[in-house]
Amino acid sequence: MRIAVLILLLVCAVHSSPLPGCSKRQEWRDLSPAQQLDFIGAVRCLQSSPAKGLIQAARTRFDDFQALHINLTDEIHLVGQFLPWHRRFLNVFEATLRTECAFAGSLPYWDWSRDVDAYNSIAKSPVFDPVFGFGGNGLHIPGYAGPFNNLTNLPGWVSGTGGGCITTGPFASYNLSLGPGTNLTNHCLTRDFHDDFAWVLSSAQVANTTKQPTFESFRIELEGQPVTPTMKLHDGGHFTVGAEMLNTYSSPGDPVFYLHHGNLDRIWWEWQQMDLPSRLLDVSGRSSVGPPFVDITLDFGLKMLNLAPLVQIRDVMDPRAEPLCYDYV
Ligand SMILES: *[C@@H]1O[C@H](CO)[C@@H](O)[C@H](O)[C@H]1NC(C)=O
Ligand SMILES: *[C@@H]1O[C@H](CO)[C@@H](O)[C@H](O)[C@H]1NC(C)=O
Ligand SMILES: *[C@@H]1O[C@H](CO)[C@@H](O)[C@H](O)[C@H]1NC(C)=O
Ligand SMILES: *[C@@H]1O[C@H](CO)[C@@H](O)[C@H](O)[C@H]1NC(C)=O
Ligand SMILES: *[C@@H]1O[C@H](CO)[C@@H](O)[C@H](O)[C@H]1NC(C)=O
Ligand SMILES: [Cu+2]
Repeated sequence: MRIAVLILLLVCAVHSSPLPGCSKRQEWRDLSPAQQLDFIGAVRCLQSSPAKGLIQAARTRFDDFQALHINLTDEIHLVGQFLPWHRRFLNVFEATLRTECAFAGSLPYWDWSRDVDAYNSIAKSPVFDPVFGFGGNGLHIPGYAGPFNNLTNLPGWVSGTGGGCITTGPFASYNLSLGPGTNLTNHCLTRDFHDDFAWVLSSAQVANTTKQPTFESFRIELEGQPVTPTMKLHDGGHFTVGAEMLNTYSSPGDPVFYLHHGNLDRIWWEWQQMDLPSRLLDVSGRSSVGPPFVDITLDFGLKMLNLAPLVQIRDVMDPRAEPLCYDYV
């Protein structure tokens, strides 16, 4: 008995194993077809459940999450809390799929490097399969002018191969009620594939990100423009999918957002695991883009407004511990 307690204490002390029953997040193509359909079905369940009212224009429970992201966009990008906030956001999304849509699986992620290393294309990814995926590109709109946001104001942006409504897959019939940007319009989900940016998502780029010695250089190398002069992993995923996904505010309107950010979160956790336990404590960066800013600490609060209780950054530093309770496989 005493030995059992001792072992338990040891296990807890080194944080070496996830809690029993914790979520095991897998890459999309490693799921069975039945698991893929379960996830799609759960997202569609959120899309057909009524909003609980964060922004009045939110029609469904799925829109509530997009509404939260739109509302907080200016506070959660290009700042120290970027990765912790999105880690918590995904955790609340995953928990809601489970509690409100009887989802028994785990939030999947999209390791785009597997597509890019193999065929230098995201368009051919199983993630965009019309049946066992999220559907494909948007209709091609010649001269598509972009999703009206800060990123397409960057020099060098050109339209891709789509720009219009997606026409295949389980989300082609779902109209969003929020976005693009902070506009509130009834519109289809759009994509604008850019395989010319796919190279940004290669495993060589991932390696360049995880070799960064501090959280400060890691988060900047991962997040990308406009702080870095060229695209990096975070904005690379948003740019290659394009359209709604490229809108800094309304990108969670594309369900693939959750798989892209899942991969970024996995890469952060990979980086943390290269130096445990010290990287369970390493956070830095300013709290806001403009003044007055402070340097964030583990005490910084991660607002989910009325979607979930406020937790602090310290609560999301170890994915294996509550309130997160997940690991990547
Ligand atoms: C965010 O939501 C709060 C509360 O509903 C509201 O007062 C505020 O105007 C919203 N901000 C944005 C940028 O949408
Ligand atoms: C987008 O641009 C507006 C106006 O220039 C600025 O207030 C806002 O902070 C920017 N948002 C992001 C996420 O960069
Ligand atoms: C709203 O949509 C219009 C085009 O219909 C666009 O010009 C404007 O930039 C959009 N505003 C935001 C905040 O996205
Ligand atoms: C969905 O939005 C598109 C515009 O993006 C519009 O043409 C279509 O009529 C809308 N469908 C519904 C059912 O509202
Ligand atoms: C690799 O990371 C460094 C920062 O340490 C950055 O300056 C450089 O641009 C990166 N290289 C590539 C190819 O992204
Ligand atoms: Cu975001």
